Amino acid sequence: MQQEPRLVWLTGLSGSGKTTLALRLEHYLFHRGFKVFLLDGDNVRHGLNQDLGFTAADRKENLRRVAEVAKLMLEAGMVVLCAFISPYEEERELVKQIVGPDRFTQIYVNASLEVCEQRDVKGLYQKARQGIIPNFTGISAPYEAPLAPDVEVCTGEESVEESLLKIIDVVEPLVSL
Ligand code: GGZ
Repeated sequence: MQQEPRLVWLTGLSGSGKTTLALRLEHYLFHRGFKVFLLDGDNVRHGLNQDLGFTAADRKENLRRVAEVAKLMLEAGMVVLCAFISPYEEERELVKQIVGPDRFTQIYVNASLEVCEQRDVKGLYQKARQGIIPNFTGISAPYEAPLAPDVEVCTGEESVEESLLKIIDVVEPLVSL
């Protein structure tokens, strides 16, 4: 299968649906024959970046390393999906510059803090409200919404299928030769 290497970057609050959508997109592309790999907090923060926490400086280093890994994978011809909160516009811009602007697609997984906090799948928002988890995005640390995402999905209002289709419509032509 001929494919165009590309980094598809999903940004959004904890609980916004980044991982769910990225996993569904990975599945879809895999079954269409693409060589695709997903990087997210689960496989990066427990290994390569286990020395990093959630200060602004650590988040920046987390994303810089992720971008460098993604760049290597792009050089191997892969389609790379990344699902990280990536709360600062400046750092998302840095990622874009590291991999090359022409190989970068940004997806804003938009769900309001209220929606994410209500979902609170892992109970992290509750812990953040209680002050048990410091620097928690949306509660005690900022989230800057992307200024010009290539796709925006609103997971509080759309079904997973609807959001996924919006993403596929943009991404599939970009990775197809
Ligand atoms: C935000 C935190 C924090 C703090 C732990 N703030 O929903 P999750 O649990 O599974 O995903 C979140 C993940 C965020 O890691 P990222 O690497 O994506 O963050 S960043 O891009 O900002 O570097 C959340 C969990 O880690 N988590 N503490 N303080 N999320």
